[in-house]
Amino acid sequence: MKKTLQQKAEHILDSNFKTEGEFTIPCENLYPFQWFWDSGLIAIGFAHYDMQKAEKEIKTLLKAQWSNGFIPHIIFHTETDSYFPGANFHRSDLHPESNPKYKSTGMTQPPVTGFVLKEIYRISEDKGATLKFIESQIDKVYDNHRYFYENRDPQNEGLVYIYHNWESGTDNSPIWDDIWKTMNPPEYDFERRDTTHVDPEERPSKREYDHYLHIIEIAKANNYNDEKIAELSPFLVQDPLFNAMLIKSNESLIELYKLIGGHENKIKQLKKWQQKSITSFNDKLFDEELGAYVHYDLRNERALKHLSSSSFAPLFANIPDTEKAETMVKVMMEKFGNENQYLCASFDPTSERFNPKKYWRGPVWVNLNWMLYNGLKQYGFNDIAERVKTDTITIIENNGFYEYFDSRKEMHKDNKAGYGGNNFSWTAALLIDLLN
Ligand code: 9YW
Repeated sequence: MKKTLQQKAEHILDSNFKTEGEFTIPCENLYPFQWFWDSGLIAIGFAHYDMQKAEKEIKTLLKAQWSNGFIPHIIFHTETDSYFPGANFHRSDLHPESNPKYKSTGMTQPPVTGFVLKEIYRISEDKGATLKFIESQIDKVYDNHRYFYENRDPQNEGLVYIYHNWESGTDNSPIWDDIWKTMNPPEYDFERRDTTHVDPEERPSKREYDHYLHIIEIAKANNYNDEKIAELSPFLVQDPLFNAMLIKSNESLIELYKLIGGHENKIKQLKKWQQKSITSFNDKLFDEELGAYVHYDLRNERALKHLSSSSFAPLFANIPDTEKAETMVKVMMEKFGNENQYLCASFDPTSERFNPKKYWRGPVWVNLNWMLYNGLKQYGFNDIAERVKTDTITIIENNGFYEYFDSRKEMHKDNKAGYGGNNFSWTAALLIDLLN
């Protein structure tokens, strides 16, 4: 019997779930550990057919939290040298508050856990049991938000910084080219593993990796101390995608704490963070000229004026007012949405830096499409939301469950326009959510 798309997706998730560690790898060979934001998005997929696995995924992630509330971007549950840079390079033990039980990186990723808990609750058919589970975990997520506001916002603006491109989740976005121009790292000698699993054409360059490693060396030389990083890191950016995830998660925590009952002080604090964050976000990150949100380089005090799929992610967190939202959608459709392109390229297709085959420099990613779809729907842009959904389902159906996809329709003629890793977990998980 031919498997349906949903069955194929479930099979991928179940195969990538590691029973020994009770977590899901993003992709066999390429990414053999637990990644922060992948885990959250994967749990949304599981919630549709195996709530136990969804809960395990989140529980395992939060067990690795540090005592200061920080959640690392990779948790190295197993020993394998098939990924570079691994645990021995990152050395999370350098930080005095790191978790002694789990080797991890000393950087984080977009804070999706708050809204993921809310999504799991929405999907659950046994809301009472799910709320109990949420009650057992939610304070950890709150502590994570407190960590961000207390340690990642040196000018007290309500906007948190990231200190590494790997924290953004959009690793080699052309936006970072502007930062690389301000740096001149040594040429490191190291053996990459990603390019043994995936065509190097679809991955970042060696020189880009030199920059990535150099920032970590600076952080390590300062034992991952946040104040020192804020003072010294050549990469210090307020990212609209990252901050939108935090804001969306704040909102979800408020709603969930209300459902649980009590917790007045936490709700009050969350509302305070929320108000300040949304105001600063609109004042500082909205670029009138481009008609969408942009990144801000805190180290060099300048806006990084480029459009990417991150520019539209604030729709998901209800950040723009309706006027701004209309402007953004117009820009999106003009630049990213003509009939030759699948929605939504990860970088501006009209820019000379656009590369529709290379990772975050142009291809379509399912996680960003899922956010866009939900964001557009919230604002009532139903037709465009439906197009994002149909495009997403079509490219997966035709090519397979890849990590990213060529945005150019002409490249899809022979169904070989899926790139990076195959049988990719969040592609499967979020497809399940779109189908249901
Ligand atoms: C790497 C796991 C991760 C994602 C990131 C994505 C990629 C890993 O894969 O980074 O080694 O570059 O950019 O967002 O969490 O899926």
